[in-house]
Amino acid sequence: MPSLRRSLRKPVSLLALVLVVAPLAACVSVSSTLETIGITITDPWVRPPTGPDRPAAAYLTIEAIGDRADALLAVSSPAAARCEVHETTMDSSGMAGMHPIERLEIPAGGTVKLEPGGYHIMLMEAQELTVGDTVELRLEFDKAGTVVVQAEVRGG
Ligand SMILES: [Cu+2]
Repeated sequence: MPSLRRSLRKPVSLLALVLVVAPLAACVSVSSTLETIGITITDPWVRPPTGPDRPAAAYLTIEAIGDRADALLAVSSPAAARCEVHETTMDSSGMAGMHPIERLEIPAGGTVKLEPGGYHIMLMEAQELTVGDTVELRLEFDKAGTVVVQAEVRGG
């Protein structure tokens, strides 16, 4: 009864095919997701507050790999009530100040450094931070979506 045998064999071979293909498909989708994210964060670190009721600050380097520009829109952290992206400015008398910005543009193929005296992330009402601790930062990008990094608390 060749026809019966064929109908029995077919579902089995189809299942085997699915089992072989499924892990491959998963791999492909992961690597293509990484490619389309196009954002790399390096050297994230947090400076503890300089005094009571003062915010902590976070610094890191953002790189937009490839030919797609992006923008940092918002930051949040379980270690702080809220976070703001700030720009450091200098007034005409040479006094340094800072103000929140809504978008931090990352040019395609470019690198933007958040560092003391420049762009930075303020952690408002941060929990107590000890040097050596790790703080999770959730960075929300216009194109790449949410990128989560672990930032080390450093002295200074
Ligand atoms: Cu600030």
